[in-house]
Amino acid sequence: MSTRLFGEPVPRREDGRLLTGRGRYLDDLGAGALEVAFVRSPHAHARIRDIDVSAALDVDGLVAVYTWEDLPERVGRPLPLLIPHPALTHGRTAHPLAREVVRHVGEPVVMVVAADRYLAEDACALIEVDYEVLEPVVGLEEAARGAHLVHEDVPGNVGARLVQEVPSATGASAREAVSAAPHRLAFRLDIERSASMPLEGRGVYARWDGTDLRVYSSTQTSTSVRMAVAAALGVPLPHVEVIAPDVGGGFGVKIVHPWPEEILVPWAAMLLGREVKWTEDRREHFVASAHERAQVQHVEVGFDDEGRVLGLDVTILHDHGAYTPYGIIVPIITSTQLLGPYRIGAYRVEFSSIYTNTVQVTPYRGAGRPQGVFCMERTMDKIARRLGRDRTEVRRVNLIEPHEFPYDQGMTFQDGRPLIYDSGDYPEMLRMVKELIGWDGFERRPGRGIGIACYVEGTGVGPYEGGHVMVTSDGRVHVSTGLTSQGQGHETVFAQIAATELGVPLDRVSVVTGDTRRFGYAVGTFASRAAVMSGNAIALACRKVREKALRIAADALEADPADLEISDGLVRVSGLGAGTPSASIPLSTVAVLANPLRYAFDDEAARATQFAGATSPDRPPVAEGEEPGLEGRDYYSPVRSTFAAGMHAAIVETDPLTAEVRIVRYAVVHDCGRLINPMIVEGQIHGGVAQGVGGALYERMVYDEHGQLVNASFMDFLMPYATEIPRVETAHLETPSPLNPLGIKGAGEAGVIPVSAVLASAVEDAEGIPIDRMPISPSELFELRSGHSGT
Ligand code: MCN
Repeated sequence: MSTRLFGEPVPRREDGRLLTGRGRYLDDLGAGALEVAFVRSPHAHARIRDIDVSAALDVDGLVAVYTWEDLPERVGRPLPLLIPHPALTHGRTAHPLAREVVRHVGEPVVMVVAADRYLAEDACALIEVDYEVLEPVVGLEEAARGAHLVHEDVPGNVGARLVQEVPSATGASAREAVSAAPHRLAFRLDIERSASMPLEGRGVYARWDGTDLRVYSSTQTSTSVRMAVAAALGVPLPHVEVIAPDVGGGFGVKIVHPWPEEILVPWAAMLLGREVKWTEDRREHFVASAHERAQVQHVEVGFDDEGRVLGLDVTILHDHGAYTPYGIIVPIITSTQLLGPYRIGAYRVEFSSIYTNTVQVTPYRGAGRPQGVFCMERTMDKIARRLGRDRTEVRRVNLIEPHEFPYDQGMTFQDGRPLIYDSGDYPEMLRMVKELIGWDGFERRPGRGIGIACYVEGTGVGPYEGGHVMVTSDGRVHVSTGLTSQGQGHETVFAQIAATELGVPLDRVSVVTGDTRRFGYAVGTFASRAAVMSGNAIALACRKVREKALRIAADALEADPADLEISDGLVRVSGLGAGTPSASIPLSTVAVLANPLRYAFDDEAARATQFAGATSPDRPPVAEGEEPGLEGRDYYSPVRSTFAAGMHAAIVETDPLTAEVRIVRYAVVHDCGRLINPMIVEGQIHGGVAQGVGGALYERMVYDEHGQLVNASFMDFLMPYATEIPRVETAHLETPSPLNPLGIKGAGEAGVIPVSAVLASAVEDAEGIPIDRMPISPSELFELRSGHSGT
């Protein structure tokens, strides 16, 4: 096919619009709408005694003030627990507005609607909430001791406890395997909180015309928001539309659905009969959205003289914050994907999910995997150090070999299905990354170190995603899928897939995502699933359309469909030049022929009448079993996730005086199966690495003993600038997934996952000091140096 665009580094077609200020984000919409501000709890833990709104009512331009008591039952009930799990014995979610008790600073208590945001904020300032301050539960281990409770009815603050155990081939438990091993190590790892921090915060804008409710939300899951809004507000689903406009990043935080604001803003719009809008500010994003990462891990490992892991026993304390809207998906991902690309003798993992009076925890890019990789890769480095062996050699002896796929790690995922790696070539990846970074020739010296980290990533999770494809009589191809885009480049890659499948030029294809008017059934963009899920669904829908186009064209050309091909927007008889009479027909004409309601609207329709075979009077206008039009819809639903993998290596230099870490080189070898667009995948990896560098060296959420987030601004929460991010050298390995028609695996989170582990590995190498925590800031490295020289 000359229109083969799958696999090409096509520049992102959305960038021109987004980079020149022509994107339409949530706050660009709804000029003139009423605006909302919230009174949020200033306390980490308190009982609400009384709320006095009387002074606020005098503010000019105030429209309404609502507390929990003003909400109807179905609006005010606790938000749904989205992913229940049997081990989550004490799942708790918040009410949209606090009812009686607040459990973290930032929890919404009162909603104010006014003519504009300034007036709404003025009114908020006049509202008096009388709180009885309760003892806050801050700090993971403190919380696990259970002296004070976040939820009165959750003993020990333990929301969930789960143990998974995979015995060795000889039936030994992990603990037995560790005790019987020739070498053993035990250590503790600490991982701090960070957060998604998209450039654009959350936001909702709603309008109601008495019958239909239209909601715009800066969301990663417009179809789920639609279902939640319809259910909470009692509006029939066909009368609710949810549209994600341009979304300025999500990185996980915008998958939560519904956010309280996504219910409250449309509810107010319906009640007031006015357009209503709320745009999150940065402080709200810090204190009232979601965080991730915080875990304490205790590791015991037993290994042989070569460094083969015979037994691994990991106990994890996971900080869940105040609520569990996403169940225990994060610690489940940590515990089930921790083993990475390795064949481990016996494994036991136990986690406890602990409530604290801090912002709730929901998945953030990588979702539990950076913590798991930190654990496994620190373990590999420590084994190498103990045995005096090269770190890559220890990894090599543990790697799963290509002939062992499909490889069952013996773990069970959230949905109860086994976790099976579908394909990969890990030894080749190791060879490639070593070569790319120059591992063997590396000259180590004090203050200069090299590090490595490996990971696998379950991607393309179900249950389904769909695609709709329509060819119109101008030959244009209109593709829609229900999941949303936050900057991943879907407009480009989905067009590449459709153009390749249908044999049309790329500029003939347009793509719409995240608009329930165009596609109603979808799951959402998270867990690196869009390429696998919607990519395959769109390809399947295109194949349906292609088959139909060939049938119609065959009729018109009096040829056998098997002898036809489509390229450059023309259906032609294979082997005959397009110039041969009756040898080809434009796809646009096929689209005209596909609809018996044929008027000569345009030249194409007029030309279509020359195909006598397709218009003969003794033929039924619509062939039996056919639908009118050249369009098709299909869904893709995988049996299980497909496993992408990667290996990163880095060279760092540490400053002898300031203890600052400088990344000198950063190399990535990545395998996401067949690449749709290598340039976009590299962009995803570069962005992920940048985000990972933040988590490895700079970012943390600092809560004081009162549960106040003391660095809740970009002045104080340290994110890396471009100056801290190295050039990322990338190489791809393509082992297609056998699980889906296009052979794709996901790529959207890969960059971020191993960065803390690889930088810890390199800093440890440079300094000769164990690095057992992330992030590792200059002050911490400085302290570690002092502690190390003193012992
Ligand atoms: N891709 C490809 N070939 C493959 C795999 C992927 O060309 N074999 C392309 C895809 O077509 C898509 C991109 O790479 O354009 C990422 O694909 P995928 O791995 O399917 O990830 P999703 O599209 O599902 O995006 C979600 C993922 C996640 S989970 C987070 S978090 C994240 C990320 O994407 N958030 C992002 N990348 C982000 N990028 C931006 N700019 N903003 C975010 O909020």
